[in-house]
Amino acid sequence: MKLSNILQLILCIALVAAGVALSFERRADKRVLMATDDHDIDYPTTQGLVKIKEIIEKRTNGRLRVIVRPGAQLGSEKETIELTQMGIIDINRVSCSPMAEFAPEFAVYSLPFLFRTREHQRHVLDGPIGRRLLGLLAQRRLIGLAYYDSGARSFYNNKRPINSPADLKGLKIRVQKSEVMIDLVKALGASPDPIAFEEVYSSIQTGRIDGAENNAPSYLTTSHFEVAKYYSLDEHARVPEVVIMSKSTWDALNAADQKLIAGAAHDSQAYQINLWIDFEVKAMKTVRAKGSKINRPAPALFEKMSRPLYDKYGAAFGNLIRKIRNTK
Ligand code: GTR
Repeated sequence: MKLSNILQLILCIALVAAGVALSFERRADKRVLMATDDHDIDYPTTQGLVKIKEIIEKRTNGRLRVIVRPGAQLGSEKETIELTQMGIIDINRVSCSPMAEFAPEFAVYSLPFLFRTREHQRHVLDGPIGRRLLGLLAQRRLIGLAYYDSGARSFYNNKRPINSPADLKGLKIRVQKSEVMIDLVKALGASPDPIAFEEVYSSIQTGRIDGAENNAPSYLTTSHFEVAKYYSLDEHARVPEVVIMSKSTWDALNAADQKLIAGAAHDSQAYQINLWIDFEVKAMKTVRAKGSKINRPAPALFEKMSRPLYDKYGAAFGNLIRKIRNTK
């Protein structure tokens, strides 16, 4: 058996064991909801979940409780989405990129240079388009609760600053498990490698990849800046985060509790966005102080070279893309 197969097998066994352990925990106390995030506890998205927990526990006087498991303890994003569909995880915060494998329309959110600004993105997510896409998740045994902010993603690597797409040529760049991200990195001339977030640091160390792409808070908190010091702010995509819930858990709750949980998630959103905006500034300052070489390439060429993605994804989602672009 190949090493990667053995590792996959071990991971499967670990996940089933985690699932069994979690369901025991819930069987012992039916009122405990399991929430998870792949970032550490003090990261803004995980703090968003902590806020949801606080609100739910306060508004029910402790009748409902929430346990927040941070740091990808329950698996990588794709696995945790599957565990959420199965009802083993109740509440989960993930990036919209891997969600496209579960609900195809979510691919649109990862398209390059789609959102003009944070405000444009907020108007889309908080308006009819964002609500409609959350609603589509019900067909996938998930309930979409809220969107969180994740800023803009940019390239980092350990070879050279990226001033134009020509500098990406020949670089191996880790991407999320997302077809759009794979297509984007190819269109810009680099080689994409869709490995798990948790494996990026060691994969840069061992030379499997030269770098990755992410927002400044992730670049800092994962310590990727230690092994990839060139951070080039092309800001190619603004991929939102989404808070989802297991539909089986949701269906087992009465209407009043459903409303309460939806309200808690809604109220946690403004809190997360404020934390995010502060942390983004702090993260940039910190990585700069720790020696990252930061440059800001002109986006025009990146945008031009990534246009073929709009031909490909426009075929299925042209209408949706047009509506997003037309949103003020
Ligand atoms: C981060 C996101 C994570 C994960 C990660 C990645 O911005 O918050 O949940 O999706 O990117 O690149 O895998």
